[in-house]
Amino acid sequence: MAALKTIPATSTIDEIASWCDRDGAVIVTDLVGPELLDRVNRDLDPILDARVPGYGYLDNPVALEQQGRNTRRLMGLAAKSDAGVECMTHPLILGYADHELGTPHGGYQLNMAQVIEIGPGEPEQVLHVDEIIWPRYVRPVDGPPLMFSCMVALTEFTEENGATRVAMGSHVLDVDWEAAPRPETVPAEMAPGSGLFFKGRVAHGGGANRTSQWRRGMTLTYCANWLRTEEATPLSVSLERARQLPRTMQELLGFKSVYGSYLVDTPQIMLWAHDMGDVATLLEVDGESRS
Ligand SMILES: O=C(O)CCC(=O)C(=O)O
Ligand SMILES: [Fe+2]
Repeated sequence: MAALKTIPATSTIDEIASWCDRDGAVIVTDLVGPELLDRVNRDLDPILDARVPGYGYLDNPVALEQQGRNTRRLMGLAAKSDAGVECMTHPLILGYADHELGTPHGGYQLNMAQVIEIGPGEPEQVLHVDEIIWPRYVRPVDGPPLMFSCMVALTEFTEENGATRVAMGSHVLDVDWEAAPRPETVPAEMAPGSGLFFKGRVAHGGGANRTSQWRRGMTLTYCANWLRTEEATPLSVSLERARQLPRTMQELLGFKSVYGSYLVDTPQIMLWAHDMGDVATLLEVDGESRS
């Protein structure tokens, strides 16, 4: 099988989109510059050090198997790291989000931002599509995309240390990958700061880590704004913290009401409203007094 296409961060959104449409994924080099990368890693180091591998799944053996016994994961990045916020609002990622999830389906939101550190000895993750969190009937293979992900490499990603593996072209196939025989996959080998853009319907999974180092990545996932998100994004920050964030980040976290997409031509009824109005009013200093 051919390797994943690698293109520079100076590429256009159309180029990113056309490789994703063809292969289901593409690697963009130098997405995050060295200075920002360093700040993200410095914010994460102490938090990850304190995190137990398998945290969140320790009492659920099936999930633990899927999510990794020796993998450290954490969410709530918007509260924990200004540098993480810069990554989540990266112009190229949001440019692709505009393309993939913008009109006519009413726009998008952050679905989840998760740091995934695969530890030594971790076996290959079960292959899956990230859209698996929603029922099949909302994600027919020929239907509009509901989400996409960008896995930002925070350390080097190599085949040996567990680089994300992708079944190229699998996004157009109607297969239940968790139950199907494992297809051929290729590793998304990339330098720190590069990002793997991949579609919500492409089969992929973390690779086996056969080294003694931890492989650190940050998966930033975006979805149509009428869906229930994997991470309880607006609740992942305090209102005080939310007020200090850039407007784009506030909106991505859900501090924005939208009109029901079925009424897009004659917007009338809001989704995710607060007290008959836009939920963004909660960010006004007297916002709490409305409820
Ligand atoms: O860590 C990776 O490389 C991929 C993880 C993944 O796909 C997931 O947990 O959904
Ligand atoms: Fe995944």
